[in-house]
Amino acid sequence: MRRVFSGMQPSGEPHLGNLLGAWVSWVSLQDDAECIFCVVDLHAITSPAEHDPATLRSRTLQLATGMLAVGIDPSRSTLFVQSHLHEHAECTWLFNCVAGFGELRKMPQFREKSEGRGESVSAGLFDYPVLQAADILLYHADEVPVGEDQRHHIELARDIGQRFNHRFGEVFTLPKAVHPPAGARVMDLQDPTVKMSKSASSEKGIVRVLDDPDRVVKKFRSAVTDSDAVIRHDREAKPGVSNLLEILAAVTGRGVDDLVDEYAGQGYGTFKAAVAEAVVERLTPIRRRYDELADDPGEVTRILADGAQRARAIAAPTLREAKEAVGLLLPA
Ligand code: ATP
Ligand code: LTN
Repeated sequence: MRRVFSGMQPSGEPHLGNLLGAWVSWVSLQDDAECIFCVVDLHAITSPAEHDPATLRSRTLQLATGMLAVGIDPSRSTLFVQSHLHEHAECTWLFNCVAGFGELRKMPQFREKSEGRGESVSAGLFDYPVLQAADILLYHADEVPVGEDQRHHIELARDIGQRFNHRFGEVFTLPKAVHPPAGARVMDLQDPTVKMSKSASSEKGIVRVLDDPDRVVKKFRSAVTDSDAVIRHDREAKPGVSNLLEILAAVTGRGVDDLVDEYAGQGYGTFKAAVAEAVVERLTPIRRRYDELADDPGEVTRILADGAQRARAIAAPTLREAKEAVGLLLPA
């Protein structure tokens, strides 16, 4: 069976973009692949914005609980927290000695996040993609389901793996990125030209997976559209309406054209209410399951401990092999 690995940062509360762009495909991959999912807390501390330690800790548990609530099934998949395994940081060091300064400096995400920060930007942010390569390569993952924005990071992981294998012998499997089906780029409801993001400045444009129905309805009611009152799909000319159509298509499993036919001639008010209702329906069972799990945090931490053990059973031998290949003297 092919092996899949993916990760998500506990950098904020998960939103509709994380659900439709990542979690939905992760859940269905469980049916035909061996899946490993990771809460990448070591990545979250590279953010240029200072984080609050207590918040990071609670978000880490919250994100793991959210993954279980959407349907990551610990009896079939491995779910763990990145920092629970020292192997990730250790493998990063080996890869740091193979990765080039030039290729890291060119990474689009690094350029974006470091822009305007001059010399104060952390070495951790620069090294972010090397840690990501360690996450993936330690598990011999064949496929990495991620958003389009992660394409360069996965290519870098391949390059690092290939270079290591070439220099020291075949240790790592070269992964490939897989992207969820089209329509999985959820845009901000207040500014539909930017993607919905955990860390956006205004809460009004972000639908959180755990928002209660009233909040969801309010956010959709005030979603930015346009003034020509025609419901059709055109990302360029009508980004707001197109985003709502895509969200409705994703949560109902229906085609965008079919929805355009159904809502043609209706006002934006009715249409927005329909999208809100469909989203509430999609989120309600997740929120209920989340509340049940959150009532028993001991169960979630037990699942994470079990996940860490299963992850270590794969990562530790890979790291040992890599250290040996490099020429490090292994302890007796
Ligand atoms: P942020 O949401 O703060 O911008 P991020 O983009 O770094 O954070 P992660 O939590 O690291 O997001 O990403 C987890 C997964 O969710 C990735 O596969 C990413 O592509 C996906 N994702 C994030 N935002 C969206 C979105 N608006 N639409 C679709 N997929 C998304
Ligand atoms: N950078 C990724 C999160 C991430 C990841 C990974 C994804 C960290 N390690 C390994 C896939 C595989 C992001 O989505 N922002």
